[in-house]
Amino acid sequence: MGLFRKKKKEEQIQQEIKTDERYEAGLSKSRNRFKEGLLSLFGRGMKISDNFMEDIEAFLYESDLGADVCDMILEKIEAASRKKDLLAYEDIRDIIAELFEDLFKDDDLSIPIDENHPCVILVVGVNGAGKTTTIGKLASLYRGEGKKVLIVAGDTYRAAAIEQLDIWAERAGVDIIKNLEAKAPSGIVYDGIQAGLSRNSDVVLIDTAGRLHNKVHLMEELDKIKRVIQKIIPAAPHETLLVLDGSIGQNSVVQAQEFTKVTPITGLIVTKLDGTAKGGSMIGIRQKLSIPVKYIGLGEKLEDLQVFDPVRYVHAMFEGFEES
Ligand SMILES: Nc1nc2c(ncn2[C@@H]2O[C@H](COP(=O)(O)OP(=O)(O)OP(=O)(O)O)[C@@H](O)[C@H]2O)c(=O)[nH]1
Ligand SMILES: [Mg+2]
Repeated sequence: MGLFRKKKKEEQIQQEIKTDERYEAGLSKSRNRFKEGLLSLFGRGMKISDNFMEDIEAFLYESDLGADVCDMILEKIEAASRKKDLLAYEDIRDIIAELFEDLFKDDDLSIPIDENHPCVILVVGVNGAGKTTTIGKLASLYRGEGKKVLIVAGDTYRAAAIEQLDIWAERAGVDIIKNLEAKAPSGIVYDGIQAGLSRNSDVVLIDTAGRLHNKVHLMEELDKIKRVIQKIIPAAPHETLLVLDGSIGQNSVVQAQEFTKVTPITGLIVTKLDGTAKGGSMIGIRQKLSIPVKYIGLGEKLEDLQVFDPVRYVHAMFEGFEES
């Protein structure tokens, strides 16, 4: 191999290691609870008894995986215990890990950036879920991939929201379309899409105001934003990403269901997984909604958004990368 390719390969390996480290550090709280919780059940002997099954059921429920996923795991453990008398921690861990990976394995995580010019990505969610921060991180990610990115300040309810997005645009080194005088999002969204076309952008990221899923007029406004976009590009938005706060666990399911009533959601972004021990709740959310998790937020910095990787996720939840 030539020197150049060797160097490239080395860079790639370093990048992979960095990603492993981010997953590991970002999910450490969840891992501590999940792994320690599971291990502690084995202190009292490993025989699968009624008591043990009850303990494990309690552990799974407390992990906020959602009832369906808990039942799936319990069934698998029962089936395994019929074949083998003594199940060890590793057996249970493998059963759970395998099921988690299975749930995610057929998800289409692609974002159709190369197929659309520009690819319009609408970002929605309830108040404080992490939309604006995530847009900044996404902008940086796509720019790093050599894409020309434009951000649109579609949250016109607070001047502070526009200023916050402006700071993220600067950090990410991308352009922003904003209007501090705007009273409603439709005008600025229209301008943003036009600018995306005239500036030859690869990606247009649209920030929106946080909206509680039970506020009807705000949900209708979302529909209006979509129609404005479609006036210019009928096939857009090409992605509508719903940002969910990972620390609220299964409650996200209701939020997501309400959003899907107004607009099809093509992907989920689960944020704040670094600050919570409820990292496992993503599994239940994914299972209940059948919408792929495309990215996860593992911190507040620009580089703390990761493309969701089921294998890395499961590994980071159970083991941590150093030990393997
Ligand atoms: N620890 C951590 N904090 C995050 C993450 N993503 C967002 N936050 C924080 O969550 C808070 C809310 O983030 P915003 O991006 O302002 O949320 P938003 O959805 O735009 O909020 P509204 O526009 O008010 O609806 C901020 O303090 C962010 O720094 C994450 O992945 N990890
Ligand atoms: Mg915001």
